[in-house]
Amino acid sequence: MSSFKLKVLLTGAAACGKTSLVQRFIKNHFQANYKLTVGVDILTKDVEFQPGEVATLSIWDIGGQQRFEFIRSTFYKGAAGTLLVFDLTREQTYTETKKWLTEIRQFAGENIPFVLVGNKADLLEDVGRVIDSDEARKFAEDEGSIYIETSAKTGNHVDDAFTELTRRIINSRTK
Ligand code: G3D
Ligand code: MG
Repeated sequence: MSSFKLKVLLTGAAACGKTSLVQRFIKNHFQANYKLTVGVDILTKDVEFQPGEVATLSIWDIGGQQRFEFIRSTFYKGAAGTLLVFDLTREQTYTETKKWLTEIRQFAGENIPFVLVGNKADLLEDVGRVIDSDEARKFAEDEGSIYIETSAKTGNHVDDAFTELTRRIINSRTK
């Protein structure tokens, strides 16, 4: 039985792969064409964040931008941490993470743990590098966090992103 129950959020620009990441994490599966999320999906999974220590995550995956204003306060309320996701192939989504971080801190608290996630790493071979990983890492570190590159498609580093976020949440509480 897990003694930690944590609400974690998926945040970041539209179509950067938030739903794909949580699907990959929960079901170990990638589906190329599912419909746009409407409203909020809440998915639950246990994470062994260190040997013998388990936390239960309830992962909140919000839909498209419409109606976001309406549920914003519900979405952020009681959040323990967030994956802040951008799309490695679209620079604009990286730029937007700064605005997201401001909003997250405003609504969920200044010290909320997060992990900066650059997703769609599998496409870099074809597309070439758009976002410099050192620059993203520096941004994350300057904001007190870390940077992880994932692929929801191959599954690469997806577990790491969720596990690292969980570890950071727990550590921030027991310090
Ligand atoms: P969102 O929940 O952030 O809005 P989605 O994003 O998970 O709906 O993903 C948006 C699109 O990006 C989807 O493509 C999805 O298949 C694709 N995608 C998500 N993650 C990855 C990834 O890691 N690699 C690749 N190659 N594609 C990814 P469609 O075509 O369905 O819009
Ligand atoms: Mg989605």
